[in-house]
Amino acid sequence: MKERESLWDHYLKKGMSRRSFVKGCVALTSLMGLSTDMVGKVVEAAEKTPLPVVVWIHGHECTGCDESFIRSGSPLTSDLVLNEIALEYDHLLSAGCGEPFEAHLDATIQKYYGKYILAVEGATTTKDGGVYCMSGGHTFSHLLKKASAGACAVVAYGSCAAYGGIQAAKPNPTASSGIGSFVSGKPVVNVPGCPPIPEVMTGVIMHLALFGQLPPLDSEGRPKQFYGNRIHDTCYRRPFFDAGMFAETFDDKGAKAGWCLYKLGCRGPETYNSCGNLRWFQGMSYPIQSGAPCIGCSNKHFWDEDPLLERMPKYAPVGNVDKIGAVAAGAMAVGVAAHAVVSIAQKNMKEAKELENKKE
Ligand code: FSX
Ligand code: SF4
Ligand code: F3S
Repeated sequence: MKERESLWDHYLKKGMSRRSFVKGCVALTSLMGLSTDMVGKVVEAAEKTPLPVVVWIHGHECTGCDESFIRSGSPLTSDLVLNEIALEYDHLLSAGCGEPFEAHLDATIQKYYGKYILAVEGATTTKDGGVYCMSGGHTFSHLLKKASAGACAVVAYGSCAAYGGIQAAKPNPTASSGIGSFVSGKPVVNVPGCPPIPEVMTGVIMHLALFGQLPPLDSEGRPKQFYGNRIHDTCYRRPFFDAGMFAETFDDKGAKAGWCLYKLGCRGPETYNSCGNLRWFQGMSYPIQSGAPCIGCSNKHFWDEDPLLERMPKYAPVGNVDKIGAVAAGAMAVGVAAHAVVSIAQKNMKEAKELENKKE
């Protein structure tokens, strides 16, 4: 097999300067969630390491993950991944179809056996032999087993591939699940989110491509650098949470003033993702910034949970804040809920005092 070109080879071929290559590597370092003292290592890897072949398959899902990925405003995503990494097969993005397309997949698997990265979007389904999700005349589970057998690593993009997603929501009529149990003997990285942040998707694949190994993962198989913080930890509305100032409906004065969305069902306190730091589409915005509570789209089983009904004062009294904390998300949420209760109490006391002062 002819060795594939490195990123530096590509820069040279395009007549781009060493300076722009190093600048690209600095951007890549931050995209991979690495500290700046890793820039040297990234430059070294980008000079020598051949860019990888990627096979990208889609199971039971909405294609939102790919859609998110290609809508990244970052030139790094579009340029590096779509043009320079060999995306040999992609159900959504490839122009090919039919038998030649399937033959190309087999040829790619054979040619790059043990060397390509398999990216998977979507859940698998097993009900009735798996007929509810077919690809190229075979079940998706069959394709997944075949394609993962020859991969060097598997990236599960989106909450569907990682956990089953909406297909696996109750009553799960197609017996859908995440892909983990269909992949044997290969490392799997979970990149949940419905969809995941495009820069996170790129960062993970570039880490694998340049360093030839998985980024450090947490106990759920997620890259720590992107899933190490809760949305709540980096939320710019956090001061309102701490002050007990909550929007109670989507159009009240609190909502208009940008107060905390906890009582509108925000799951930021129990959701691990990078939305608060990276935001979406080159830092343009994210759900909370556009006035929508975080629905915990990167959590397992988030489709089956309804924080809006649990927390919204319209459906439950204000005391619900600590009630859900106790039942919903274990000790961590209890702490958060208790914090919210204290904040509400402090705010009520402050308001009562102000009222008293006015009366005097
Ligand atoms: Fe699932 Fe992705 Fe949600 Fe959709 O591919 S994570 S339904 S955004 O598309 O798999
Ligand atoms: Fe932000 Fe939601 Fe936490 Fe409020 S509850 S501070 S809106 S993450
Ligand atoms: Fe999803 Fe919450 Fe981010 S809904 S996109 S994890 S803010």
